Parts: sequence; structure tokens; C-alpha cells
Amino acid sequence: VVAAKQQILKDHLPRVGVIGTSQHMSSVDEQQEETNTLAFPSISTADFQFDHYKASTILVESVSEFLLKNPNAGLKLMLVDIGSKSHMLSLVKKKATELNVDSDRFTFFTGDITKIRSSGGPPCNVLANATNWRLKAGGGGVNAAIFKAAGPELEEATRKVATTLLPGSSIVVPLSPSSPLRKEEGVTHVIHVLGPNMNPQRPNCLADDYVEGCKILRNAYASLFENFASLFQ
Ligand code: AR6
Repeated sequence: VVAAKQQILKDHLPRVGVIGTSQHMSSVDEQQEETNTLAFPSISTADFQFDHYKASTILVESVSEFLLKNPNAGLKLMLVDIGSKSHMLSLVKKKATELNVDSDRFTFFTGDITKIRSSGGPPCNVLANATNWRLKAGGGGVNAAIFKAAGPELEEATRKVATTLLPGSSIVVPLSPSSPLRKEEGVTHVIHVLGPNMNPQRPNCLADDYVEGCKILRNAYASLFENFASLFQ
């Protein structure tokens, strides 16, 4: 009886091992084939004048939550800032190290968000745009750069999805194959996201109400990351 039991166990174990290994290998293969990266700016921290320390904490915690909720290693996030001495990038890098955030899935890039691939950066198929409530091209910062680089195709595609945006929310806009941003940089989608505004010169100023501001910034990142993940489910 003992010998028979041992034989059953022996027969069983290698089979489990083989199935386990082959499943593991195929999921690794899939991950290698399918990497989807969202390149995003630090929302609200330039023109919208949000406090950098508070914003960096919210940013890193939001990234961390996203990575836990979405264990698919092929979904990656990359924080981008144009300034070579970016205060936000250094704050976020420090906090991400403290919180032990997976450095393979959360990376950093210094440069223009509209020229990542052409300037030697990793391929990013989705870009986040820190926009205004009217989803209007122009102005400054990331919004002006992304609308300019994507051409009139982005304005047209945006209008089909929405004409306004509430603070703390985001919308996904697919880029047409004729858009220069798609042709030259490989960007397939832009996600417009509206953060909290602390600048009295801009609409919906929160006049230093950081309780409301922090809530809106958390909602903005949650909405942005959820929309990104939903593209690949
Ligand atoms: N590439 C990479 N990062 C950039 C670029 C770029 N081309 N331009 C700016 N940044 P901001 P906000 C960084 O001002 O504070 C617009 O006028 C910048 O250093 O673009 O959310 C809209 O229409 C900062 O870290 O967005 C809104 O009215 C981050 O991107 C308003 O600004 C965000 O800066 C939104 O203000």
C-alpha cells in the first residue's frame, strides 16, 4: 500500500510541476510581448501651483495603490518632467524609494513628454495630459505641448468624447493613425486629466483649501490610472 501511495505521489508531482512551469513560462512570454506604459506628468504642480510636498506624497501613494491593484507586470507607469532639475522628480524618487515601490514598474524620465521615444526613451503608448476644464488646446505646460504635437486630430477626437471635464476626473481619447504623435512617437491614446487648481489666475481656484485639493488630486490619479488599466483588460 505504501509503495502504491508513493507511486501515486510520484506520478502526481512531476505533472503539477510541468503544468506549473509551462503556465509560468507562457505568462512570462506574454508579459515580454505586452508592455503598456503610461507616461504622465505631475498633475497640478506647475501652472496650478499645488504644494509639491503634498503632491509628491499623493502621487507615490496613488502609484503604489495602482501597482498593488494591478499585478500585471506589463502595466507600467513613468513620471515625466521637462526640467533637468525637477523638484517634483527628486521628491517623488525619494518617497518611492522610502515606500519600496517596484522600480521596474514605476520609472522616471527627464525631457519633453511629447518626444520620449524620439529622444531615446522607452516606448510609451499612452500619455496623460494635465489639462484645463474646457479641454482646450494651448495655454502652457503639458497641455500646450501635447495638443501641438498631436495635431488637430487630437482636438477633433477629444470633442467626440467630451467638451468639459470636472476636477478629479479623466477621459480617454484614442489617437487617429494620422496624428504625428502616433506616427512618430507610437502614442495610441491620450488621457486628459484635470487636477485641483491653486492658482487664482485660473478657473475653479481652491483658495488654499488643501483638504479639498488633496481629495481632488487623489481622485485625479485614481481616475487616470483606472482609465489606463481599463484599456488593456
Ligand atoms: N514635458 C514634460 N513635462 C512637462 C512639460 C513637457 N512638455 N511641460 C510641463 N511639464 P503643467 P498643471 C511638467 O503646468 O500644473 C495648462 O495651461 C511641469 O514641469 O503642465 O496641472 C493647462 O491648460 C510639471 O511638473 O500642469 C491647465 O490650465 C507638470 O508637467 C494648467 O496648465 C505639470 O505642469 C494645468 O496645470
